Amino acid sequence: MTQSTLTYNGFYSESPRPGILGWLLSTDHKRIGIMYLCCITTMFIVGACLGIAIRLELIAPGPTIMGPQTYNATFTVHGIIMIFMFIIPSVPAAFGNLVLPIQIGARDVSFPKVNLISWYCYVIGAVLALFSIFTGTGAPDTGWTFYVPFSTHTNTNVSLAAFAAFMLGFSSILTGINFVTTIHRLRAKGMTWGRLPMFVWTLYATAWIQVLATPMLGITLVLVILERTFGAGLFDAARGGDPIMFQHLFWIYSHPAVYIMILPGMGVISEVIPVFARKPLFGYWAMAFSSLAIAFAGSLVWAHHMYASGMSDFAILVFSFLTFIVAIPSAIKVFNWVSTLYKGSIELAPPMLYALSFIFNFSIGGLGGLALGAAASDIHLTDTTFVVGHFHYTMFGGLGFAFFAALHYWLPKFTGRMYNHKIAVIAWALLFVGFNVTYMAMQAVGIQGMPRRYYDYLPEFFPLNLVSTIGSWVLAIGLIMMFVNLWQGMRKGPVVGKNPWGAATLEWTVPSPPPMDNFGPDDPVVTRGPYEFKGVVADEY
Ligand code: HEM
Ligand SMILES: [Cu+2]
Repeated sequence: MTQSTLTYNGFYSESPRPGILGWLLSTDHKRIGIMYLCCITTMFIVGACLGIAIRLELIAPGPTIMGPQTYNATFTVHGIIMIFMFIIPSVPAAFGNLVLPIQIGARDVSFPKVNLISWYCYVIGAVLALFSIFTGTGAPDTGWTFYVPFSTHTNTNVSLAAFAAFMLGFSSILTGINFVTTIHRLRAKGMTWGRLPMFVWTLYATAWIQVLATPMLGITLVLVILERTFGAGLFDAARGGDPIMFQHLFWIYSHPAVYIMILPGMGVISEVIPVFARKPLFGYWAMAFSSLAIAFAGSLVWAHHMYASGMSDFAILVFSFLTFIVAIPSAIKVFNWVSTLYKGSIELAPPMLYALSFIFNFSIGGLGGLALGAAASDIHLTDTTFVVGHFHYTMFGGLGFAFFAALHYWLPKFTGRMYNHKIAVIAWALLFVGFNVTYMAMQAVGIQGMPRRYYDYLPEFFPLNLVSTIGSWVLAIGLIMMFVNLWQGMRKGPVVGKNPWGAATLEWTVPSPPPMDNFGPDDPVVTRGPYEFKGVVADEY
């Protein structure tokens, strides 16, 4: 079927308030999810442009397109945008809001108004962060980590940027509280813990980290602001303070935060792979508990970011050991995805391509993480571009690709239309190749010793930097193609039915787009698990 008239319009036309206010004052989880999606995608595009600009500056030794101060500001704003405005809220706030209530058979989250407030906190934080570039005494130049003493002494607009991150943290905490409560209290009849889709399990684990760890970040950033404004002296060694304390406080949040970033992505992959391999997820309970284990163990390893900051050998040994422990539940996940694929009847649809490349990229990133977790190799690699390559592999190659998988998997559900598969595959191929070239070269030049965050470099680092920059252009073309294709599909693609992929979770039993109340007058009663495909047929489109 390729008719292009869509008569059914679901929750888009069923709002109690018409027009823009129907969106800005809506407490419906789907509308809030769509609003998150729009903001987050916009921020990703801004952040990606800055990333391309950084790569352009690094194309050759010596100054090329910008001065050193602009360079510092560019990578700082790139990092702040990508971490706090893209990667942390991307899957949980956007797709969690869109999908989670429907997947557990609920009509909304537990606290719909808090949900809306959380979106406003996000918007205020994002606007303030962007303001910090153009106002005050110059764009922040500390890097997204706000390390003292530089951040307490630089004259640039750091306080505003820190306050913006504080607001964004609030948004994240409120979403976490909402999801924990929703998953405990609003599951439909028959939706036992053992029947929760894996996406819900990972959001559950994520939500606990959001609630427990994010306040640490808030406190730390407030202390930096106090230090800057009143000279509080907490981090200033000359006044009896301790700069290393900042690093502990910061990483006690920011290491667990990398699991806020990656766990929901793992959830997306655990949904996509069974559907396109047409097999139940291998090792359901191992998958569920490994999410909780990652959340728990991940909270104990923060000091692996500080091996070079000065610590006893014994402390280094302990943190190294604990870091290796986190690799176990992560490896369980990779093993179970691969086992799910084994002897499956695999369909290489666009969401599946992104899911498979997630496994590839995330495995490379994870193994690089072990090289950094082992103190001996970390001493050489720390603060080199190897680290930048490693975290782009896990965050961009991992969660970024999971976000793209989620876009290709769930957008047809929420727009009622399908994008062009052929273009989607070409865009994916460009993205995958461009991504790997860009960051593999960055890792390689890091192993040779090129420091990160440096404006200029030695001539021997030139070839690999050139390769990396060219890779970033391929990546950019892939991104443009993917977004344009999705946008056009949403506007005029062929109309899809309830279940274009033949998936077995609840969101595929309601119309596309879903109606305002998700399930009509009667609450659903769940009688089978999320990966029992027997009798489930895919709709044609
Ligand atoms: C088009 C895509 C992207 C490109 C070309 C790109 C490129 C870069 C480059 C060249 C740097 C600077 C490295 C340095 O000077 O040490 C950087 C830093 C960084 N990037 Fe990206 N990046 C991209 C996407 C992303 C994404 C999706 C994320 C998050 C998920 C991300 C997170 C970061 C962070 C946190 C930093 C560190 C900033 C800092 O050191 O303060 N980037 N990126
Ligand atoms: Cu860490």
